[in-house]
Amino acid sequence: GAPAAEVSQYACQRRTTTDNYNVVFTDAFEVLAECYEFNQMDGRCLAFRRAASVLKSLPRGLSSLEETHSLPCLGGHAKAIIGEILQHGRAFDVEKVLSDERYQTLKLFTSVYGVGPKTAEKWYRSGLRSLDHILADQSIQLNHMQQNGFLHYGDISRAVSKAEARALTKAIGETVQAITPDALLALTGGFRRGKEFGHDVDIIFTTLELGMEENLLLAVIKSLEKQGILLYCDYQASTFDLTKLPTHSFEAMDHFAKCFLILRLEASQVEEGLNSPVEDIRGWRAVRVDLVSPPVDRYAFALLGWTGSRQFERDLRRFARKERRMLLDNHGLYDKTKEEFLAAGTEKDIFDHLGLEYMEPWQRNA
Ligand code: TTP
Ligand code: MN
Ligand code: MN
Ligand code: MN
Repeated sequence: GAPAAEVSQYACQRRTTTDNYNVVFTDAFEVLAECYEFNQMDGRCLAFRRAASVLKSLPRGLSSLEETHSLPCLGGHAKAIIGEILQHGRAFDVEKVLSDERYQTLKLFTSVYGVGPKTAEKWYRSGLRSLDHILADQSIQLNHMQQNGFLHYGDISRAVSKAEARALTKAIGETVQAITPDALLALTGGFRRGKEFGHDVDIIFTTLELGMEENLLLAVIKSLEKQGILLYCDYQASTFDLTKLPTHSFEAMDHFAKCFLILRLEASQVEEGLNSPVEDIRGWRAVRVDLVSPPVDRYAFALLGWTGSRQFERDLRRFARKERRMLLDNHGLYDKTKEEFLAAGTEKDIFDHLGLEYMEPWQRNA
């Protein structure tokens, strides 16, 4: 056939929809990436995340190892895994990780909201192997977030459907509207990228009046509490400093006012019903919701950052730095050559500044 177009090493130059024709390979890579993450081998972890991301962008499934020769970001180990899966339907290294007790236990522990790899590791080292063990252990002090993670474990470990996300967006939208009619609001995160299911609901909003955005978020939280639907709230005040240059590290959280919530969603709010027979009978379920409220002049940067995917964001920043001598993060874009910040009213403006073709949200599933 015709020679395939070259695939960019940058996820922000690959159009990646939710259709993944290489899920057998990317699932395998993600298991290995997670295992390396648990072992704090960040380089290898990122290498397998990048490899998975490249395969997600392909228009068809790989059918031979030769097809990988022209692809970027695939190292020897990744190619060996692909070869094994093509030949045997599975790969030895992946099977080994999946049956490993340490991996299984860390995976289980980190599935609790508020439990990161470090805490999981600590519990594993002290001999704990199940969630019941942890709850029964008198010597363990759970923080507020973890207590709520356990309390709502069944609900929040079940996927959130698009219909549930829409219902919550409507509820938050009405809450915002009741406080100020001058607001911008969007459902962001995975649902904005067209995913059918997610682990939480991410919503961004702001006031048209610059400087009032943090008050709006606080008023929204107060209203949710009054409505009786606020089950848990971790509020993070703004630490935003206008004069600071964009950060180099992607993993650092942004400085906008935000909150990590658990909200109560009534079955009656969702046209299709709740994404669970049991909870549908009970009449409600708990859902993880993230709200972020940036200043209006940073809305486009924050929207771009919160839309993800994480791999897409990582490569946008890497592309800006390596190819354009620019620094990008959720707050802004700085041109190191011109020594100035570049303003943007829309996501399109940011892609234009970077000299990148615009990618629609549903093409950012890298
Ligand atoms: P997530 O909600 O973690 O991921 P997701 O919506 O892509 O996938 P899922 O369906 O599993 O929920 O994060 C959404 C985006 O928000 C992600 O690209 C990272 C970004 N983000 C920030 O930029 N700053 C933050 O402080 C946080 C918490 C997230
Ligand atoms: Mn999300
Ligand atoms: Mn996630
Ligand atoms: Mn989120």
